Amino acid sequence: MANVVVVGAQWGDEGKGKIVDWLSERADIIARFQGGHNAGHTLVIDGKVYKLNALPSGVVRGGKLSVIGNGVVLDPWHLVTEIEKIREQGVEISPETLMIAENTPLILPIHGELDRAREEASSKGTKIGTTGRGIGPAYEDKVGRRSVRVADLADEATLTARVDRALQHHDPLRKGLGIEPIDRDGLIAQLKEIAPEILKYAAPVWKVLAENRKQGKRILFEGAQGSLLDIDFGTYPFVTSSNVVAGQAAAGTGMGPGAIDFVLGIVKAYTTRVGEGPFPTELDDADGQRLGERGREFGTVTGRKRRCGWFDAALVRQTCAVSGVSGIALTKLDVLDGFDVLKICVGYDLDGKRLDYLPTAADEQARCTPVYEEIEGWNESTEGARSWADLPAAAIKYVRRIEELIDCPVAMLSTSPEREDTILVT
Ligand code: 2SA
Ligand code: MG
Repeated sequence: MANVVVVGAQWGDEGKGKIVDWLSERADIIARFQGGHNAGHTLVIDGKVYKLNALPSGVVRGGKLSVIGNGVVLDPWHLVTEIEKIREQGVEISPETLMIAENTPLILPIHGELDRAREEASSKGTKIGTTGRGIGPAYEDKVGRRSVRVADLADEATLTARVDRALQHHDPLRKGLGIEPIDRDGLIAQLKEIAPEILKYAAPVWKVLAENRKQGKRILFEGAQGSLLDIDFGTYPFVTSSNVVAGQAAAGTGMGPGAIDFVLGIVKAYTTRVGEGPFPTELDDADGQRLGERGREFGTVTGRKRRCGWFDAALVRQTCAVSGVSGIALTKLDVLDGFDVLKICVGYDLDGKRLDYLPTAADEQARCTPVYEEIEGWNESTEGARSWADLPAAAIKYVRRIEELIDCPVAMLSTSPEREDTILVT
């Protein structure tokens, strides 16, 4: 298989980091195509834990090219700190192993400030529960045509003009929210200082990828967040500000859609969500508590406790369709060990009518109640299983039922954070 896109098929935190790491062995290039340092990808290699936000997961494997594509929004200060941290863990990062698209928009301190101030000013119902990292405001500036982009760092006159254009928009906004005015010269000085640290990785990524593709190099596109957080197809407005679906892999790096050979959807064996917004199968009871504890469900970026609930097959069927998922990797099955009965949401009841998808209108979403199917649990441990034969019959039944309900085959099964604990389904 040549080029694979990995996307989260739920609300993020499906365990993409491990799968991407597993697949990166079979790839030459690993590319991020959306999101920013709101992502939290955890990799466990030989017991050593690496936590990545903006860097593609490929950096921890030697001999690969890691790419930050134009679809990403990049906080240059965070990136430099992240590179330092990962270097301290013994990972080598150089302009030969990391490239940043020159047309990548930057996240500036004003974006984080605006993000946090807006969240603070909102109340339940309007609050999004963002990571507070300035992702939304940075994307707003991108489509508003007032971003400072990586390439702008190379020329002082351009940089100054870009900053002034952005501030023209931001100054009144800040005033309205009671944030003190920006120190323009200070911001420009900060940007000039960080510029060489970023520019050394800057490259025409679209061109590098096209050339590599011609040579038969394999590209792994690493999605962040999950399809239900997609700006178009997610539970709007409780979403992130980028397209998360697989189609974005092409536009977010500068390749045609034909460059994508396989879309791997990462799916957790139950459901979690961090942040506000609808979550039909959410559990407020002991079962939900148990999922959270056994699954260690805390946000890697913010440390927030994740909301937990039963597997929602209707939602995953939907996200597999919009991302054109070719096969899924099912993760964290072991968290379900020891439940007597498991529930799977197969659709919704809306005012007495049965739906097999989540409607778009917010009021309808709120009135939807999940329709569950019950399935027998298992007592045996599935943790660390490395073949189908290691799995109890009831666990296999659960996996097969999911496959049927989401209308998409299971390609991989992950049974612990360690990369070796993976079952390939052929
Ligand atoms: P933002 O900051 O503007 O992207 O937030 C908007 C919504 O998107 C959600 N979001 C996430 N959901 C799950 N995981 C994410 N990454 C971190 C992690 C999150 C963390 O891996 O754990 O540490 O809290 C992520 N990033 C954004 C967010 O919760 C909002 O609902
Ligand atoms: Mg995460």
